Amino acid sequence: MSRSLLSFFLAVAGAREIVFPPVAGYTTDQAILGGYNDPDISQPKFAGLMTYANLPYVHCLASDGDEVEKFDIAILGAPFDTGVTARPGARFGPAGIRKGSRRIVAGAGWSVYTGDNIFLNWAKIVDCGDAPLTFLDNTAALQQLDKAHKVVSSKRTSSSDYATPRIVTLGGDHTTTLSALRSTYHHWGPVSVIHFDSHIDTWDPKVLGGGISHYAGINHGTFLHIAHEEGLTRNTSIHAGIRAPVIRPKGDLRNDLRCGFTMIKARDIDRIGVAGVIEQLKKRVAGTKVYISVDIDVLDPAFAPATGTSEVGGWSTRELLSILDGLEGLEVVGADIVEVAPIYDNVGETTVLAASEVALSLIGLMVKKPVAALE
Ligand SMILES: [Mn+2]
Repeated sequence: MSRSLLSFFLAVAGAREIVFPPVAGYTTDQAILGGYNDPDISQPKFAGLMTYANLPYVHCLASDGDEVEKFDIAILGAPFDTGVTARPGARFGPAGIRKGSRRIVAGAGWSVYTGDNIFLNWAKIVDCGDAPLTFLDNTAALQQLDKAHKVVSSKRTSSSDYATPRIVTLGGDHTTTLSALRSTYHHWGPVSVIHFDSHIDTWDPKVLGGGISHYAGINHGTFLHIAHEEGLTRNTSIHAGIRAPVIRPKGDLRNDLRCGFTMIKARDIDRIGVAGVIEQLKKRVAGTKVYISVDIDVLDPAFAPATGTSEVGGWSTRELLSILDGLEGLEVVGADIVEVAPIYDNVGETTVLAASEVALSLIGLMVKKPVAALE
């Protein structure tokens, strides 16, 4: 090939543009924003690195003194599952929930129920990625998680009235909630816990864990007992969706009351309905700062098969989302969605889709009610 012919082909290749000819008699509203000459690449749906709901990633775990972007609400992953009593796998929960949220994007986030878009409101919402947690030593892992909460929550928002950012944790097994409650205690004092779960999770470490060691006693069924012992929670807490059996005939429920909890059982919804559940939850925690913890096993295994300790006879995804959204107005200072173990999910990604919507509702409650820090 002669040199001039080669340069001719290169020139043609460089100049080539893909042109879509108009189709006669047909127009579409699905315009490419900005048109072909200036295409919009600002909204990465299904593209780029995976963050929750395609939110911007911020290195919130940067050491003190390092300048990071300001934020009001942070997603923080807690990939930890060595505190479970049944099936492990929740260490992959944060990645699974993010995968379930790929379709959620700020630019198309208008709720058909409320008309609101929580992403395009006052709050800057970011994904901080995951806290690095060792998988060989639970004590060390929880110390790492304590520190991660401390570092993220000590960053400043851009608002002087609401200066402390709030965190939505993606679990991780339920043990991870303990670190989050230590963090909310530091900033807001003792909180009422609204605990969505099929299990009570207030077991005495001597009962669940068998008193083998101090180490064994800190697990996903005892963290609420420990939180109570540490004074992190108020005696105005409440469980929702409980149905799993207890270990001792009377002792576990007596201890549960002592830890400050009353309960709405799973089957109560058949009697009082979604509105009744919302009313009882709001009444119980009225006038206090609230932490909402959602164990995905509150849902029936039909709606959330991918979890460690499945219990049949649970609530539907629609019921849970309606109840969560119904809690609007509460002062939610922290929240989590835990016990998502994607390895047990089905090809339709039923569980991670549900979990990502739960996280969305939790963020929504925070957006709708800013909370001032106690200074
Ligand atoms: Mn639980």
